[in-house]
Amino acid sequence: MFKRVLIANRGEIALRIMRACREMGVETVCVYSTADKDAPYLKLADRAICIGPGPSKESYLNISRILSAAEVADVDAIHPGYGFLSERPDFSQACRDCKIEFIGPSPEAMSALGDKVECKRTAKANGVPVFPGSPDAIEDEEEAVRIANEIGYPVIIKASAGGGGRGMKVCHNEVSLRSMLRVASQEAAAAFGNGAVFIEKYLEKARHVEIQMLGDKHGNAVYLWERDCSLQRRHQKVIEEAPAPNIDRAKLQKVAESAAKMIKSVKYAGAATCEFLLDEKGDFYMLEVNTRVQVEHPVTELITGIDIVKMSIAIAAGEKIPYKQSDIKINGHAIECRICAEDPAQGFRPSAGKIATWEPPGGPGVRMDTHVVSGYVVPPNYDSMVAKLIVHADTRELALDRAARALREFNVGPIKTTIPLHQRLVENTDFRKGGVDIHYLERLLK
Ligand code: MV4
Repeated sequence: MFKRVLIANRGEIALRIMRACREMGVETVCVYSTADKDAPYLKLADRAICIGPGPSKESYLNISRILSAAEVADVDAIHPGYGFLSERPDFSQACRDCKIEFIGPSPEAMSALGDKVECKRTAKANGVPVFPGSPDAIEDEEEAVRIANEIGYPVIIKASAGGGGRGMKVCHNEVSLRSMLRVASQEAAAAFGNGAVFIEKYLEKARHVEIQMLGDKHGNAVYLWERDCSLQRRHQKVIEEAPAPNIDRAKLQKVAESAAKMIKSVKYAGAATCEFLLDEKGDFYMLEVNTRVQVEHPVTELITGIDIVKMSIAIAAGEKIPYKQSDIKINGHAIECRICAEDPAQGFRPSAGKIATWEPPGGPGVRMDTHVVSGYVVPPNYDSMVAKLIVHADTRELALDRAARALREFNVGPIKTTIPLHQRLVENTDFRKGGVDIHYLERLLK
């Protein structure tokens, strides 16, 4: 096991990683920006090192500053958390060049799955279902038009280097496809430094279901079942749950087995998530693979009893996954509410500032993943999420009741949060039925 790990992140995930390290007897070094200098979780690290000012580019996204801190503190490994540098193959490579273990996949595995065109090809080769579309990046307009006529409109143009909904264009006819191809490619080149785009059939009504996986350095891979993340707004997930309600579990299992085979084929080591859209018939189509620990990992931890963050560290240290696939069973139901410092009554306007009142919920089946304490000041520089309230109960219905109870206990002020929205959602009859689609929340808010 590692002696010392550097945490290249902030907020709740920095604290989550620190807690895992502490329990594993691993020392922690946490880097921070001046905007986070008074953050209370820094006191829980064995060492905290300032790496620059508030803007992420000069701190949490700055590879040379993070590696300098890693050298100074003499760490064995770096955990990137989520966001920031977590999915950057150049960071994984830079760690390797410095002989520091990157807690996550190799640059090769990350690149193979991070490039959407290459990922789709690997998926297909392993029997993972994908949308019909262009097998390669689009080379010329006529080829795109020919493929679109074959698969039928609407089609969607996506950037091969994109992800999380950035750089996508939906086209309902040939005229729009022809004009949007140029726009999409130019935008992709500007945003990702890679203008490669591809097209595929666009699915109008879908659910978002993703499969959690772990791969190790010994060629093993397992799946930790699925999460349903359909409740989202502007590509930001709002509520996630596990297992997914009302799905064909036999179909899911077959897809999960192919997804595990896919990550094995690229010798993947670490936590990975394979994202799918589910159509109204319940058929799966892969979207992309996330090569990091995700925000919503706790719902999977609660239903499987497996600590995904500890596993990510143990895998990087060379340990074998200590579970056979048949050991990984689902117990009960878990729901996560992402609580953000935003005002849902004011168009989700950010509500940064001092949190004078912070009275978190507790009691049976309630887990709070947060770095916030009373008196914490939410800096304006970063993501607005201040807490994840995660509940676990025997059934989905009981988990929803428990979420409602916990949200009622949760008292925060004077900043505004999304707690009132969550209260409304856990009581919403459509959501309670299970299986709302990815556009449901935006329709509800209109
Ligand atoms: C799609 C799609 C419909 N059809 N691809 C958005 C995020 C990125 N990972 C892929 N996304 C989508 N890809 C096809 N062929 C609809 C979306 C999409 C979406 C997907 C998951 C969760 C929320 C979403 C919101 C809008 C669009």
